[in-house]
Amino acid sequence: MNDTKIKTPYYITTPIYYPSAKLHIGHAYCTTIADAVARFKRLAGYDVFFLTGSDEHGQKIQRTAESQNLTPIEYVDKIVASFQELWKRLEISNDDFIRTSEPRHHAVVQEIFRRIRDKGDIYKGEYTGLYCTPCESYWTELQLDENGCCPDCHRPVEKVSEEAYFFKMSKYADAVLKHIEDNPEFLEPKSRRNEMINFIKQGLEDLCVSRTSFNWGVPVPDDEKHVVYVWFDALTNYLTPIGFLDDAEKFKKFWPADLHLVGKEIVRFHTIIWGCILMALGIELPKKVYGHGWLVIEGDKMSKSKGNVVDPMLLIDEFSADAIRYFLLREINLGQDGNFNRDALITRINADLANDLGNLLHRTLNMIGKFQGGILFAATDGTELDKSLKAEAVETAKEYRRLMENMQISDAVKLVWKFIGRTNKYIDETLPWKLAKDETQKQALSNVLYNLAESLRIISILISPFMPTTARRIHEQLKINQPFEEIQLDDAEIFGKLEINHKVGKPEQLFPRIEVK
Ligand code: ME8
Repeated sequence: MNDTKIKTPYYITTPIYYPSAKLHIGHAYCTTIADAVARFKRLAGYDVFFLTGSDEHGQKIQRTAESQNLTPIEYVDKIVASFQELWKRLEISNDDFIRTSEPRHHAVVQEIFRRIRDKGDIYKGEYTGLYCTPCESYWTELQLDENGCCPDCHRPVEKVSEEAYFFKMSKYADAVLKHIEDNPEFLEPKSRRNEMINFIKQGLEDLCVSRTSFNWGVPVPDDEKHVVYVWFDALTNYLTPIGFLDDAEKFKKFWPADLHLVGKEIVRFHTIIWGCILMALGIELPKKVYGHGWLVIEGDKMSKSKGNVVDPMLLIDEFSADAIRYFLLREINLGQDGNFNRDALITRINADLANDLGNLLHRTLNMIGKFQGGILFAATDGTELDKSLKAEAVETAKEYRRLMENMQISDAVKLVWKFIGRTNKYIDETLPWKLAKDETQKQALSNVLYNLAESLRIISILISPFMPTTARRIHEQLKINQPFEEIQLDDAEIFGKLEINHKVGKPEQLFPRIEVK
């Protein structure tokens, strides 16, 4: 390994989640995708900074806390601890966890507010508007749904009138529109781009960025009866942990962010509002905002009020984190909505994990143990069949890199499983147990067993962003000398890295079959 090589920085974020309720599997979906991308980038040699966190302010939190006789911070502390526990159980590899209630974040929000106000782009006025408290969003009459309710959650909106600060979004509308139009990679998938372009073209009003009707938030600098509007507060979280105020070198390294991964309903905030804020600050816009689809239950978005939430913690207890991660990453095409279904999850675990992957490892290690005392002997070029398996392994690793770089995560998972299928078929085609009975076929047998172990080594690297625990367990069972943490994607693009006379371990079950009652 070349330690002196400077790694390319890569900054990826998830949204920061509202501690208004327990997280459901839909939230876990967003974080799992981001984690798979972050792990892939580390594997590919990037210097990754992966951020997630919690969005703790606002009237709704204050009201909920009061209804439970708690202070807002007592209330959010408890819930945020449950988020952190969930991310740990799900093996989320975030480098920082930002809480908007932290002093380091307050300082950033106030500094940004001050800078934009000082240049005249935040001004004081009177606000009368329609506010959706659950969504923390203001809406115009035109945007309401057919019942005069919030167009996102369809709950009633409140008419609010108060002295307030306004951010001159209208001043930046044309520039943001131009940015979206000129930079196709800025907003993906394409369908969301068109939505945002149409949205801006309808005209952008100045945005109300302060409230006086509650106090659970970041106080407006020098005018403390106002608190900063939650979205203005929340969006700036992306700048806080990478040194915006306190570490210029770190900030230069990681900003602009490479990817803000967000759900489709908050793309508007991340492209238009965030774009305007950054332009007002004279800071570059993020390189990419990707709006993923929703995990739905029979076509409906999961939400507490609809009573159709699936608790990810219970699923992890029942099926393991890796099984859940696999299902989420494989079953849903990133830009589209996808269905969560327990039967489909169990089918995937039994077919793909217990059967295809689990059996491949088990059969391979079993045969190496039984026929060669666990030792891999020298391999030769071998037959056409051997050569084609080796070529397919290397092609799979290369195509996998391309798909992952392109955010085609589900396709990348399917590609690895195609190779797993190919390797299982190779066992059926080469019949190692027959070769073992024939003294003249010793070399042919060594070749087959070596190729199987090598294929599994490569598979374990390729699945490591999706299923880190399973990847490590395969690595351990193969008894690979190189520390798991040091493995790079390059190691998967070379066939033949396992050393001659290397001794593999004994097979242990990766995934038990789930009995369906
Ligand atoms: O929006 N399927 O927080 P949030 C997929 N605090 N993704 C889902 C989902 C589902 N069923 N349900 C929720 C917020 N999500 C703000 C973000 S960022 C500066 C502030 C996703 O907790 C949703 O799309 O309501 C969003 O990206 C994320 O969970 C957080 O939602």
